[in-house]
Amino acid sequence: MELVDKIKDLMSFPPVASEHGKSMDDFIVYVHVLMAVLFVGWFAYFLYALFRFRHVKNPKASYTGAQTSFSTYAEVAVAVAEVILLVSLAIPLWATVVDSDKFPTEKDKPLVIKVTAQQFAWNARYPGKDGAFGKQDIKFVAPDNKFGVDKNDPNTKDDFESAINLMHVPSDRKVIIHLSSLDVIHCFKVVPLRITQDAIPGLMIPMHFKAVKEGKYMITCAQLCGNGHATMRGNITVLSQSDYDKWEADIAAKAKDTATSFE
Ligand SMILES: [Cu+2]
Repeated sequence: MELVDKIKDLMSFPPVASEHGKSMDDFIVYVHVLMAVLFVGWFAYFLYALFRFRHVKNPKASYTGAQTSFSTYAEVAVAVAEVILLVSLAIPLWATVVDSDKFPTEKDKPLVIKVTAQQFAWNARYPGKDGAFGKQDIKFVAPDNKFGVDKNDPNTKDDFESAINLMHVPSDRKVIIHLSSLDVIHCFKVVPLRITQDAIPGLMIPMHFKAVKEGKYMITCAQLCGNGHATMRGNITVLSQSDYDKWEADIAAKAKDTATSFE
């Protein structure tokens, strides 16, 4: 709807680069419109009440107060509008983005990446040609093995890590990120992709998205995670599938040791 887009411009929404981003922005606009209507409506009512019940005309306080049902009807109307927003927009949108039933399946041929946050950087691990990750275990975690990869697992052989803070994904293809943390709680946030997920030590939390616009987008940490929190930035580059394949072949060729990061 054109009006919705105009309001987005007015509110200076950042550009959207993911499939679900538009409906998320639309929803934010609807909520703001409702809030604007409430603000104007209740403020007008407040001014009216100030004037209508002014001291000069009402020297003695009324102990019964106003007897109309206007505010009751208004409250019910607001509640109905909020229920409509919640049930028809918010819950379905949440389900599309978060619900495990709606996750990309085998037939979507998603790219699966493992991301581990640490103070104060992002590490990303890719499954390589075979599409399968080597086994991981907490007992293998070491300064040079942040993902705790079992180096003897044959699936580990073609896995590779991208350079620290630099991730690449293809556009127009589903991406699943399994997110974890080495130390404290971090939060993986990419504003143009409209994705935000806490990274919690001991948990591997999946999230998914489909980028639809090529470009280089900033990854930020959205949880205050220590002194270097503000410097915990990375880049996620969205490439066409063919450029992504080239990047992957290139970086995989450079990988001498599967548990090391490469520029
Ligand atoms: Cu952080």
